[in-house]
Amino acid sequence: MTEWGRGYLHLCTKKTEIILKIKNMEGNMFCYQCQEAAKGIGCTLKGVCGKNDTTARAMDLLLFVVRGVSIVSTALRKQEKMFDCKRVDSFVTDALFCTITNANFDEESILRRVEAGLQLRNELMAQAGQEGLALSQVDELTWNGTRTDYAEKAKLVGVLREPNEDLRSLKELLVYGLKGMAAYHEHAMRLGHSDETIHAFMQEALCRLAVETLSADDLVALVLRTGEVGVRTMALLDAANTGRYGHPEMTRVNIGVGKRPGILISGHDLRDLEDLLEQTEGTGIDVYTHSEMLPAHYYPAFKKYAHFVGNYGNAWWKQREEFAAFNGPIVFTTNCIVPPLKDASYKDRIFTGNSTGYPGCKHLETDAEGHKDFSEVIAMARQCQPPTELETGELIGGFAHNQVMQLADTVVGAVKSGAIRKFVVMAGCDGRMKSRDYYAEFAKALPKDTVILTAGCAKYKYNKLPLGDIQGIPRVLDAGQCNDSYSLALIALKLKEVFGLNDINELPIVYNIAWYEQKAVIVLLALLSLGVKQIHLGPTLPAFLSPGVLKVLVDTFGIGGISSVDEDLKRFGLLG
Ligand code: SF4
Ligand code: SF3
Repeated sequence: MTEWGRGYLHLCTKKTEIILKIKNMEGNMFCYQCQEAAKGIGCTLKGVCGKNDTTARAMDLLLFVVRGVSIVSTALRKQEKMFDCKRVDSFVTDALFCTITNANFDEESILRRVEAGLQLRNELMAQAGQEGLALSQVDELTWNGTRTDYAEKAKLVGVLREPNEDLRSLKELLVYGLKGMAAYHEHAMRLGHSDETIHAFMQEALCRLAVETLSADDLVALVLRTGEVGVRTMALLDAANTGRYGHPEMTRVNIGVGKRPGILISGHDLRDLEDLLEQTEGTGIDVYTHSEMLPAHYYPAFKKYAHFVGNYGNAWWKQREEFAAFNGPIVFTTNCIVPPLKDASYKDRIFTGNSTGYPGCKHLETDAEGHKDFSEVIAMARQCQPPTELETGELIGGFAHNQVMQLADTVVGAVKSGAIRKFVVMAGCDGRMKSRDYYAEFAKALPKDTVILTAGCAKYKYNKLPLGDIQGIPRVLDAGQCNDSYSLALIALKLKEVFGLNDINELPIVYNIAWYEQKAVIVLLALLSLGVKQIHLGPTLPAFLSPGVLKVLVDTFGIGGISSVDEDLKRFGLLG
């Protein structure tokens, strides 16, 4: 960076810090966890995502309570004391997950979690007391308010409680990584795969944030460790998904509609889809996926359902138009929810589940065996018109690690012959910002001897473009959901082995990743822990990265932003 650049950045930072201090004094909300953070600084009056200020503060309080629970559970674990760790693990995982961007807008459900968390913490503290354990005298353990005290307390425990901007940046980077990890772990847990070492790590990290005075170096180490545990979490989820539903395989997915009424299912939770498909079989109702549920079509286990018709629409942010046109009920299994407009025709057709919530929408409970009863959804679908056709045709996907390994000879041959010159990893998230058109333009401008490797909803920017194939290999290889970025890492490691390279960064792979919410943070940390360097993040760099922390990421890992399509093609060595 030039001298001038450094000086300018310093001024900007100072200005930002002053704004933050004022906002803090005014008792405003403050959230900067996603790519849409207002003005690239943070949301202070209401979230750009639609989150209310009071809901944002309720989430801050919930995270405060989660830290309290984690302090006691960590102390009990360290002393090898028996406690109800299943209850603690579920509470912490769900609480973190429900604070992810666009997961839960239902303030009442957040407040109920605060109450449940305080009760859990107090029970654990009582147990720790009986066991003779000495606990730190931190606010997270000593505060005991009731509903009437929540709003005032929440103002004191948010992101800005840490006055030092670099430490704040690192602490939040860590917490966002943990949120993403919680989301992926929760999906695996729903399929019976729960890893106690992952729970213990998450709770210990949250405990340390509350009780220790961590230096920047301590925090960097903890963030890097989060990436390592993130890899383990994604591997666990991969095993859970493939163990139950088989390995994703190359699949053509219909994007048109049938003539019968349908139910649209969105989010990332395959267990809910399994229940829904079973319960709708033979009812005359069809099932369609939306956004991140598209990759479910790639799994062998779901192919047996003739009424699993196809994918409807695009990424999450197009919900308002697409849900209105769908005509039938919509089930959210996880994020991303776009708040419906007041007069939205589909508002009464929305159902939420798991960690998601929206005020006024019916929440589907999960029973002790992990099942949901979709009869109300099915009954509603019977009264609805079939979906309005948005488009016709097919999408191709299913290129997760197992399928790509089966094609390894063809892929390696194409690389050796020069037919494939480079792979471009364009995984991550999609979003509504106009600047994200960059990714469609970038995909269009890529030379014909390049292949895009993708996962996550970022794919919707280019998965319907006629990009063709190279010797039968589609130029967009979709591995699946954002968690299936793990597959992309496995593919890279396999290629490294096949080509006999010492370093994953010697592969002809460029990383141009689009991020939006906190699952992308754990994916990023996981890739860093696997040694991947030179990752480009866009459309903007995270607001929560202070200049100091960004510098560490740039110096250590070569992280960078994006500029224009032409510049980046040159910069990434992608021009002919
Ligand atoms: Fe703003 Fe994103 Fe936070 Fe929503 S999640 S309040 S858009 S920073
Ligand atoms: Fe998309 Fe929300 Fe991130 Fe799972 S659904 S990738 S944004």
